Amino acid sequence: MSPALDQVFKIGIGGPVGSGKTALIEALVPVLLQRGHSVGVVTNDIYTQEDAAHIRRTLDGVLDPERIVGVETGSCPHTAVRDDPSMNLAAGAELLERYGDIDTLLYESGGDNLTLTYSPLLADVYVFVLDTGEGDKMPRKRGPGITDSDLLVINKIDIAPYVRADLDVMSRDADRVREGRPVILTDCLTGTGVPEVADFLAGRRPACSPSA
Ligand SMILES: Nc1nc2c(ncn2[C@@H]2O[C@H](COP(=O)(O)OP(=O)(O)OP(=O)(O)O)[C@@H](O)[C@H]2O)c(=O)[nH]1
Ligand SMILES: [Mg+2]
Repeated sequence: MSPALDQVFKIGIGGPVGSGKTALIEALVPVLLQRGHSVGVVTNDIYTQEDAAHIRRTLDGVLDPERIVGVETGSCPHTAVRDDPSMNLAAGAELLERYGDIDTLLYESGGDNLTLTYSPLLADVYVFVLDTGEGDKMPRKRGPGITDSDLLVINKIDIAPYVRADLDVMSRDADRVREGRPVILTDCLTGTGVPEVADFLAGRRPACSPSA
């Protein structure tokens, strides 16, 4: 691994297809920038660079588009972020070569099922994103992303009433299966809960890295 990659705080964001991983990054980056961080983003899609292009559009004028790199994995997300993260390590190293001031790298995995986790080589902290649209049974379905991720985000709380998802049930079940590991409820389109996600990350940032 590039020695430079050891010096930055690396955040892996995973979760099922469409749960709001890209939306979380788009909401979180401005908060991180406001708190004085220098950010790079790596997205993973199997066949395209769709998410990287989306983030460039949404953060136009906020984050230099060159700081957002799309990896086309060509294989299932497990391979690219867990089993053999070499493509992602290379993308992160390339970003750090171009922007030596980066202190925070965000890695979005391709959307996948509940078994996805991140290689510790790639991410210091692993955030798993569920959303209310998948149904309020989701936390009970368990899987390592739900039970063992450093942070579980339950996104799209704004649509919960429309999809008959009970937020109290989701929160209670998430707390139970995670045995106290943190859970944050968000609406990434309005930013509700996103400062709390940034606070959580600040608490996990290694001491050598600039404080949030
Ligand atoms: N109402 C609502 N919609 C949201 C929220 N977050 C994301 N969305 C919408 O949900 C859809 C999917 O969001 P993405 O951020 O692309 O989800 P993703 O997890 O990155 O999707 P993949 O990378 O394809 O797996 C988009 O239409 C978003 O605008 C939210 O908090 N509330
Ligand atoms: Mg995405």
